[in-house]
Amino acid sequence: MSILAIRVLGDPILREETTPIGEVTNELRALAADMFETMYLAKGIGLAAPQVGRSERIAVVDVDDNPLVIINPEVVEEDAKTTKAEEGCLSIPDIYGDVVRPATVRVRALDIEGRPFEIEASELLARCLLHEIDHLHGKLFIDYMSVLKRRSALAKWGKEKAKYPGFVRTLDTDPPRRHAHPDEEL
Ligand code: K1U
Ligand code: ZN
Repeated sequence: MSILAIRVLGDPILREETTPIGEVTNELRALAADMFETMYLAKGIGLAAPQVGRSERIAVVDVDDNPLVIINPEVVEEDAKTTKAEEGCLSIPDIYGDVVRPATVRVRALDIEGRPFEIEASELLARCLLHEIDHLHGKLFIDYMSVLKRRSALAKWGKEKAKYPGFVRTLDTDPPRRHAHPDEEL
């Protein structure tokens, strides 16, 4: 398995529509495994293919220790009732904002074996599924922010983005180094 580089805001792939998947291949299964590994290292609860530079319609989600692969996901029902909560995005590090979304959703997708399934979700899982499905259609959570809040988020990002040359975020895989006392043998 491999840790993948995460594309950040400014990379055009984050604004592109993805391509529906026709057949679930072993290559796609390997991609899903790499996406989970990358998502866990980044301490995220979801990750969509465009965030790792891929254009296939696939995302991974893990809320409350329930890992899910969603292939060609579609929202088939959503609650008229909405909730507002703060969101972040692994592709826009250190930027947060409130987003209003349906309180519950029903999503239809294919699993990693290519079998259709439906999931009814509420709270954080509903929010995360909707956030990832948006990624698969080139939409980002900042698109839901008010003009003023979005302007201030983008101004902050204007400074942050210098940390990500080429719009690429590489995750640190090294364990933190322990500093020994000069007399101590390691
Ligand atoms: O797609 C992504 O960028 C991942 C993103 C998903 C997400 C976060 C918050 C609400 C909806 C969807 C993240 O995982 S960012 C990390 C984060 O904000 C978070 C982590 C653990 C619990 C709650 C939020
Ligand atoms: Zn995101």
